Amino acid sequence: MTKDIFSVMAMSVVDGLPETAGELARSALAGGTPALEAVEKGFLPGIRKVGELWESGEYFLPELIASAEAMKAAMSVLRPALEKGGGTARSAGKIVIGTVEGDIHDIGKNLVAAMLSAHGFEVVDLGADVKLVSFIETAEAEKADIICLSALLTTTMIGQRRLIDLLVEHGLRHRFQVMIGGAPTTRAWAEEIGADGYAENANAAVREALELRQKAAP
Ligand code: B12
Repeated sequence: MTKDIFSVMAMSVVDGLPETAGELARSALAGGTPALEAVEKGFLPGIRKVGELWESGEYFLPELIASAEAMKAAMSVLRPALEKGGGTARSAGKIVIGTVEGDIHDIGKNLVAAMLSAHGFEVVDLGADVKLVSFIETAEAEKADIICLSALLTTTMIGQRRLIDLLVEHGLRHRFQVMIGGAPTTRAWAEEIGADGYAENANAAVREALELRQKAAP
């Protein structure tokens, strides 16, 4: 596969074209390109570029969502091949994510989930308005590494604190790292409630999650 095709893959993500991205992924596999090569040389540089455009203020929410969808479309084609590929694409870690109970905002959470998944995390997305106990039950059942909690309302931020308290009460605090986010939250809030990580956007969430996994590595 030529360098040009990889650039076209990257551009399909930068331009937010899910159908094109899916097609390119399918034809790469059909043409014998290893899935990992398609991800690392094609689609990942695309989503990294999108992160830069978002952080520099050139991309706004609609572009970000379209790009995340394109990345998701490519990854859904490539993931089975990556998983079959003899462990070449090692999972970066397992994440259970959701918006806390009482809160139906899910756009930011979906973006964070898509970006984490695009960067090699296995993501179990519980959706929005998720009961705190469901986060814990799922994290235990899935043997997750990180629980990610989104809250967009000042009234539901408190759910993030409660979840950490629940983990402590059940003697499970050491089992999971907890990362929080959502517009009203801050790093100071994360520190106050004893969360392990915080990020203000989806791109920073990927960096923070990778750092958390590194810190936890033996
Ligand atoms: C869209 C929206 C809605 C939509 C939600 C649609 C959906 N499916 O999500 C609808 C119309 C349904 C809605 C409803 C309500 N909303 Co509303 N909504 C918004 C709005 C305009 C945008 C939110 C959004 O999607 N932002 C874009 C995303 C990309 O940003 P984000 O969510 O912040 O996510 C980013 C980061 O925060 C971070 N992040 C997010 N989650 C996580 C998680 C982790 C682990 C990490 C690391 C990072 C992270 O990364 C994301 C990507 O960069 C905000 C205004 C605002 N400025 O935030 C109000 C806002 C959040 N809503 C508000 C309110 C009050 C409500 C309602 C209560 C209104 C009402 N009276 O019914 C209801 C809530 C009902 C409920 N029980 O939840 C208030 C909250 C005020 C407050 N301080 O509590 C806001 C701030 C508007 C305002 N200025 O008054 N809302």
